[in-house]
Amino acid sequence: MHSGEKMGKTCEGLAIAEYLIPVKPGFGGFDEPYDRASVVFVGVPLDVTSSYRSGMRFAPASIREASANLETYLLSAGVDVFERLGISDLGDLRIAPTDILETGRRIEAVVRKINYDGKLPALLGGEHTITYFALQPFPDAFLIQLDAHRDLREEYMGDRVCHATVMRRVLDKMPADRLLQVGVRSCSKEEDEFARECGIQTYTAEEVMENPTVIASKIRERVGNSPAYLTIDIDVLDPAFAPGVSTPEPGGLTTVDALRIVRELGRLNLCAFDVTELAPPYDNGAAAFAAGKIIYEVLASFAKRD
Ligand SMILES: [Mn+2]
Repeated sequence: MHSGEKMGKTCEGLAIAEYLIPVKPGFGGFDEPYDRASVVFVGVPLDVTSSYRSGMRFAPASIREASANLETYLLSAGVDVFERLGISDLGDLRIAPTDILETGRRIEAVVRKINYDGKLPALLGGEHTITYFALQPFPDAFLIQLDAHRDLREEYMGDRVCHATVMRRVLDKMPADRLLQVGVRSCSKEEDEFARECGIQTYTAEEVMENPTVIASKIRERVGNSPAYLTIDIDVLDPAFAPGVSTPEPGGLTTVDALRIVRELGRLNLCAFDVTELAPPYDNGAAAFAAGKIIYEVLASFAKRD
C-alpha cells in the first residue's frame, strides 16, 4: 500500500512515527510530551527545487539552536510562552529525496494528525513548497503569506510543484480571495497580472513598513474568526536582517516590522503556521535568530489570544 493511502479520511490511530526522525532537544529545548502539548513543532528539511542557492535542509536545526538561545519570556507580551503553552517537537519529517509528492503526502499526514489531536502544527521548513501540502487539511482557511515573492508562476523551469509555483498550486484548490500576500516586492509581470485579475489582496513591503500595525489590523478585519494559516517566508525580511535565505530580495522588512505584524497575526484563529526558505549556510546565524524570535512572537500572541 502506498503510504499516503494508509490515512484514508480519518486520523484515528494513524501512526505517523514512521514519517518522523526524533530530534533532541526540540524547539526551545523544553521537550514537553506530545500528549500535554498545545503546539507541536515538526522540522521539514525539504530542499530539492531551489532555483538558486540551497541549504534549506539545515534550517530546522538552525532554528532549534537559535530558539534555545533566545528568551522564552516576551517583553512585548509579558508572557513566557513555555509557561502558557505546552510545546512539543516531533523532530524532522523523513524526506523522500526524489519524490516530492510522496514527501508532500507525509507532510499532509503529519499536519492532519496534529490538527486532529487538537494541537497547533508549527512547521520549520525547508523550502516554501511545503506549504501547499501542509495546507491541505484546512480547506476553509485563509492563507496569510509573508513573503518578498508572490510564488504564483504556473510553472518554473518545467516544474509545476516547486518553491516558485507554490501559491499558484494553492489557488488551484482555494478561492483567490482567501490568499493575502504581505511584504511583496518581487514578481514577474505575468504573476502581477494574474494577482490583479484574481483580486489577490496584496500589501507591498513598503506599505507594511509605513505602518505594520495598521496593515495587520486590516488583515485581522478581513479574516475575522475564520481559520488562518500563517506562512512566513523568511525572505520577507530585508537581506540586511536575514542574509541566510535561498532567494534574497532587497527592500524588505526590518525584523522589528516583522515582529510588529506577527504580534497581531498571532491573535488570529490560527490553524497552523510555518517558517520557510531559511538557508543557514549563507549567514552567521542572523536569519535563524530572526526566525526564532518571530516564532516566539507568534507563540506569545497565540498564548494571549481571546
Ligand atoms: Mn520568497
